[in-house]
Amino acid sequence: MRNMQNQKYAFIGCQSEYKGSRIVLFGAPFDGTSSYRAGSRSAPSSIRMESQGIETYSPYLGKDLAETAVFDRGDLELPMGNARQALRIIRKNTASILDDGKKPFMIGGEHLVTLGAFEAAAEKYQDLCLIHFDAHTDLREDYLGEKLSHATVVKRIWEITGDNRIFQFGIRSGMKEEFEWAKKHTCLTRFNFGGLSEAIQKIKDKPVYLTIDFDVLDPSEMPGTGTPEAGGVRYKELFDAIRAVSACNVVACDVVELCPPLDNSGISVALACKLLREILLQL
Ligand SMILES: [Mn+2]
Repeated sequence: MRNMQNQKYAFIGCQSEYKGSRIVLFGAPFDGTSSYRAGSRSAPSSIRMESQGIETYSPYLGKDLAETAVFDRGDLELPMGNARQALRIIRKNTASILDDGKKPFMIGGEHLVTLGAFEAAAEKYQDLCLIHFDAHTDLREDYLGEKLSHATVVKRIWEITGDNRIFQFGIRSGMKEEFEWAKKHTCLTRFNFGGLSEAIQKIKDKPVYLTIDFDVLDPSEMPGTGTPEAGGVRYKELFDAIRAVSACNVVACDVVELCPPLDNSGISVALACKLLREILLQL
């Protein structure tokens, strides 16, 4: 693992030492299976750098990131051509953070990285549930013959959790078969966050892994993502949904699929920085 001292920036306001921290931020800069437009590997470093342009204080929450115990551990070094090995490294790193009694917060990377972190969390927490915000089902059995892919990640997670422990929201793209399959095996809400409060009631105090694919947002607000999908939610809706989920026992979290090379105006990275602050303040 790279040491933060070798990196120019930590995420703004994350000045805590590892020992005293409650949340540990780390980057998983992997986009080795991205099918359409790659580039999410540069998301962690772009987010850190651009975070210098936002305030540490959230007027929405009345809290300041500089007063919370978040440590930015830097980026994992991941072999781009080897998804299995990349997942092993992510899993090991996540497990070590959990073992130290802290919450891991991962910045992807493509969505496949979630699998490694989820595996580590599922090992520690029985009954772990997944709350999944995304434009895409990610429920393919394989993608072009590849079982480990950003398009299969939630299916692989279901193989760990089984039925009724995966809650998907904002979904508006996938094969007919995936939507049919989801009716029996996951709780899938199309297009928006309808039914989120019912899901939260159902989950009760079970441990939750929250994964947010930035493409759940409408491309008008989040153009910088590998597979943009029109008809998405607004920033405010996503913020409110995260606020609702923060009432759950969230034990680990990630944000994935920001693709800075496609973010011509810089608006997507700026949005990601702000959203990251708001999530960190609520975990
Ligand atoms: Mn997606």
